[in-house]
Amino acid sequence: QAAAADGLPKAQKVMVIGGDGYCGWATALHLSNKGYEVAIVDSLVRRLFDHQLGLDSLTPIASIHNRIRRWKSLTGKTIELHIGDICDFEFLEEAFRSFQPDAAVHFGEQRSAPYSMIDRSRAIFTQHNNVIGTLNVLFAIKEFQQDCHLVKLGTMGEYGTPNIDIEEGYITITHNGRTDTLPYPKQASSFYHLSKVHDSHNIAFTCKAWGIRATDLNQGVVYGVRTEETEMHEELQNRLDYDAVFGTALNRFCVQAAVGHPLTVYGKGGQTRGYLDIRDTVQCVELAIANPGRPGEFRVFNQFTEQFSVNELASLVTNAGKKVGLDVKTTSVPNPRVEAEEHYYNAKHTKLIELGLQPHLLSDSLLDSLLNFAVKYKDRVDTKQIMPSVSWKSIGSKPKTLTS
Ligand code: NAD
Ligand code: USQ
Repeated sequence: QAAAADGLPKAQKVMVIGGDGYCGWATALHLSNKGYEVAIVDSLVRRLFDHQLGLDSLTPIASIHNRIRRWKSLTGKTIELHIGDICDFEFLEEAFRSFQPDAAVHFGEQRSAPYSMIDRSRAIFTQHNNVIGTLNVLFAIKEFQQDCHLVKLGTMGEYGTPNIDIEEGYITITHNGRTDTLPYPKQASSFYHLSKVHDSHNIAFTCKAWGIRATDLNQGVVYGVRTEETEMHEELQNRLDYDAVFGTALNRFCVQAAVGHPLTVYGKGGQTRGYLDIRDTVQCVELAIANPGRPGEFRVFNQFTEQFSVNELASLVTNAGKKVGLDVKTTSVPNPRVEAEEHYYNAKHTKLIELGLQPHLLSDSLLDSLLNFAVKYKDRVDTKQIMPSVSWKSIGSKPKTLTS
């Protein structure tokens, strides 16, 4: 390992777990472009969810094999590929032993809250896949690659919406005259978001017990599709989900505006979250890798750049739509989730800025380009996938097939 200016070892080899997904693909290319040696580990289960639920990305996406071949032919850079499930420890062991990563970026989880609330089996799958997968990564680091820095994708949703400011991972509390710095309280609101809480606890424990060094990136909702690398060729194009199971708020609203569907504000629309551009996701991960913590340290960074309520997003998209000639309407949809619809929200997010993050804030030009992008592919939109069909209250043990 080469030493960085501050004396810490500089990561050279990065394993990107979940590197065929939305954030992972963009990150794998970005790191490869920056000179890191990259290996993608992915089970391709995300593509299977699409088949099982009858969904598809707005953008056509090439197979992972063709993606990697195209990257090599354009840039001369090789990305190693390991197809398999990280819940299978023998597979993961082989990937770790052969690649010997200096850093492992872990995106490889079932990441949809609605998916985890479809039925019992999807709830169990989500928590098993995410919690056991992460435990396996922790064991693999302990057994085969002790110095490997774990960069784990967490979520801002771990904190829920408390009526006080949200800190970055820890809060200092004085209780009965004594003071301590403790993990910030977690109040997740789906079986998916809860799986991230369980991961955080397991990671924190293994940092203490085994001296693992880890960074939990509590990421907000990601929007956008293009990065410097994915726009180099059609075969490098990223996925863009707009359906009610995997699509996230701002991406969905842009696609809805493009096809003339009213924007689906759930409930009162005061739900406020942290958001970031996918170009900042790749930047944040690179910053976390380039500035690893100490062995035994469990760092937590809140990874988002701006806060918006759902109503604010709807009004931003409505105004941007006008400029590109779209007449955008909004509809209030009965909220399929159980969540606060009007609440206080003020979350700290300074640690990544201190490391050098230069945010791409949500601007008119980004909204214009995302809208134009959605218009370009609007013939691929299946409007039946737009309205929500998963209800937090009616989840049951009976297996459910979504048909609308
Ligand atoms: P995604 O579903 O597009 O990608 C996840 C990838 O992981 C997929 O390619 C999938 O096949 C793979 N995967 C899942 N389980 C696996 C397993 N057991 N073994 C191997 N591979 C497996 O999701 P994304 O949007 O890219 O999110 C990536 C990570 O970032 C997730 O952990 C998610 O919780 C987190 N995150 C995402 C967002 C967002 O808005 N997209 C926001 C905050 C946090
Ligand atoms: N919402 C609407 N209308 C829609 C879609 C969503 O009003 O059509 C509302 C939801 O009710 C929620 C908010 O928008 O209050 C955000 O929902 P979302 O679907 O955009 O995001 P969420 O379910 O929170 O999950 C996404 C990713 C997940 C990640 C999380 C970050 O899918 O992987 O962990 O964002 S965070 O929200 O900060 O926890």
